[in-house]
Amino acid sequence: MRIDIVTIFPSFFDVLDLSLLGKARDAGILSVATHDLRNFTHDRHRTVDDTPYGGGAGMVMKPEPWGEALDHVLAGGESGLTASAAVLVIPTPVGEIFTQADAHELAAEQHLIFACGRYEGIDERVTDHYAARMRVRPISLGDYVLNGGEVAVMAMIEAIGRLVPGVIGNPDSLVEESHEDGLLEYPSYTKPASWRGLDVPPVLLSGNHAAIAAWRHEQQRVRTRDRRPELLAGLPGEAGGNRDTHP
Ligand code: 6GU
Repeated sequence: MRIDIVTIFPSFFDVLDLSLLGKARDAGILSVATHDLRNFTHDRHRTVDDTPYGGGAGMVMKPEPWGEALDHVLAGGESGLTASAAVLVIPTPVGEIFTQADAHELAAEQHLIFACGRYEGIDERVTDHYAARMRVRPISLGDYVLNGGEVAVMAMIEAIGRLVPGVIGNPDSLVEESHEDGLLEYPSYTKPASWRGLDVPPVLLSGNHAAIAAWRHEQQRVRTRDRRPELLAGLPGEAGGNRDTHP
């Protein structure tokens, strides 16, 4: 998979070299390139933002540097890929909420381009222009506001990257995890069996695999009901998270 990131803070992404994903890069499974948006400006101050038409607080990112930067990435000078193969991801608090299902979808793509906006966002015409040329996904991490897209893109790349075949050594570890079956994961324990007066649930020491599986599934339901009841509403046979049916 090819990942291009356009940002005014390219060095923010240096830490990608240190992570699990760094190994995937070394193995040639993932190639990540950052592009400094300011390199696509032509004024002495390398201006990327301006005041909003219509007034209001904050600054808006100008369309021209974005157009030049994204055209450069799409021209494939560095990747040899064309726009039809690419998805443009625009991190924004007004996007659709990013889920594990989105991470799986995007992990199957050949080429992802992330456009990290700052300030109050990017001139809307950038989204409109590229949506006419390619697949564009405005995506939000959740209902809170970050100063810019960089932290969100880092989170998305980590969620997507670990699902790319070959990135995680043991793919079985991806199956039984939170959000894969619509439930939160069950609690985990390791040695010692007793720690500060707290014992590991005895069933986990029983060697009875059917009992362990049943206990874990029940724990998943209890946890999800207590912490994320809205997730249960979307599951078949879970009675919309009704506490009376699942005490
Ligand atoms: Cl993707 N971007 C920004 N700036 N704020 C956010 C977000 C994204 N997701 C949640 N808040």
